[in-house]
Order: sequence, then C-alpha cells, then structure tokens
Amino acid sequence: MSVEVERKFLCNADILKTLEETGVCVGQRQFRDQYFDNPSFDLTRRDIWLRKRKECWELKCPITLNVAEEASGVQSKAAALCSRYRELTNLPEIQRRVKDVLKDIRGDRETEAGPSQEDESWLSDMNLVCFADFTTVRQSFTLEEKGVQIDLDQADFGYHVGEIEVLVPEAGDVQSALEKIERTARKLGLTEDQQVNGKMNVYLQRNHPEHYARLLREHVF
Ligand code: V4E
Repeated sequence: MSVEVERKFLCNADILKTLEETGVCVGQRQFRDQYFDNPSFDLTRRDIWLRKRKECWELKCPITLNVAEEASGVQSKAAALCSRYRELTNLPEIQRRVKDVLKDIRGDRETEAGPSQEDESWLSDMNLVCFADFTTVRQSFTLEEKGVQIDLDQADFGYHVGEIEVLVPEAGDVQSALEKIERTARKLGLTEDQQVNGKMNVYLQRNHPEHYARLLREHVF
C-alpha cells in the first residue's frame, strides 16, 4: 500500500518547452481505464475510486489530513493544490475493502469475493458496474527532483491534463513529497493557484451529468 501525492496542471507551450529542454522523457504509453461503482454511487460518493487498468485492479481511498493540519484547520496553499490518496493494488485486499465499505453503507448481503484475477463475478456480487471507460496516452518526464514524475495525459474524449506525482511508500514522508512537488511546480513555472480538473471530473461532467452533480453536491469534487 502506498500514498499517491499529486498536483494537476494545464500544460501550455512554455511548460512543454521547459519539460523538453530541461527534463528527460522517460516514456510514452497508452492505457485503458475502467471505473466501477454501484448504481447508488456508494464508492465514489465517499471519494473511493475502483478501477481496472491494463488488467490490474487499483483502489484509491482518501487519506485524512495530518494532526498539525487538522489542528490548524488550514494547509499551505501549495499543499491544497495537491491530492493525496491511499492506493491499493492487491486484489483480495481491494475486494475486502470494497466489501467493508458497501456493507457499512447498505448492510449488503454476504458475498464471496473470488480469489482469482480473471474471475470477475465479485463485481456483480457487489452490484458494481462500469461507469467510465476511456483511454489515455501518457508521456512521462523527470526533472532533477528524485522520485518525482511529470505526466502529460491526453484522454480519448478530448481532455489534456498534466500532473506532478510522487508515490510515497507506506509510512513514508508525505510532507517531503509535497515539498518536492512544490519545487517541481516552480521549475515548470506553474502559476495556477486553482485546482485543475482531473480526467474523471471532465468525463463525468460530459457523460454522466447526474453522477457528476451528485459528487459536486456531496463535495467530492
Ligand atoms: C477521480 C479521482 C480519482 C481517480 C483517479 O483520478 P486521477 O488521479 O486523475 O487519474 P490518473 O489517470 O491520473 O491516475 P494515476 O495514473 O495518477 O494513478 S482519485 C480521486 N479522484 C477524485 C477527485 C477529486 N475528489 N477532486 C478532484 C479535483 N479531482 C479528482
């Protein structure tokens, strides 16, 4: 289990030039994402994101602010632009977590989570259906900052977005990840101080406005 800390940005010609001139392109890849939830949106309403990417399952769950942030009621401007999610990639663990969440919410009937990667009956057992399906072409870069990756994403529904990302191992230092992201943002000349929409915000807005409106109303977005 690790924590993904990331800041999204809109890439312009100047940022691209900086990346191409001072960064190292570490690859380009294409992947299809399928996201799942039940018809009541019980996962995404809690900001929990279940997805299948390249035949691997991933679950992103929100993490709470640290004690100091909670006590002060504020976080730095730079930190506020970053999202932090716990990332699970082990399928049995994901199934257990999803089952617990849905059980807590709806008192769902007992389900037997299937142990194998190929058997997807656990999805229908938990009433989970695919609500988003899109493909992304991602170009990845590094600057000098160790452990920081910069991704430029082009989704097939016509949205482009960049992100600066650090993966922090369990019990790792989230504060230091935030600082690395801030330094990288300065090197890229990012001036935006508003949160930038991720691919999912835009996808739902365009394809499932009722789902999007529900998440807005419940302050997930
Ligand atoms: C929608 C969402 C999540 C799912 C993953 O979104 P994102 O990190 O944008 O996808 P991607 O392809 O860049 O994944 P990566 O390759 O980095 O793993 S995780 C959290 N959300 C919800 C969310 C939110 N609550 N608020 C805002 C502004 N955006 C997204």
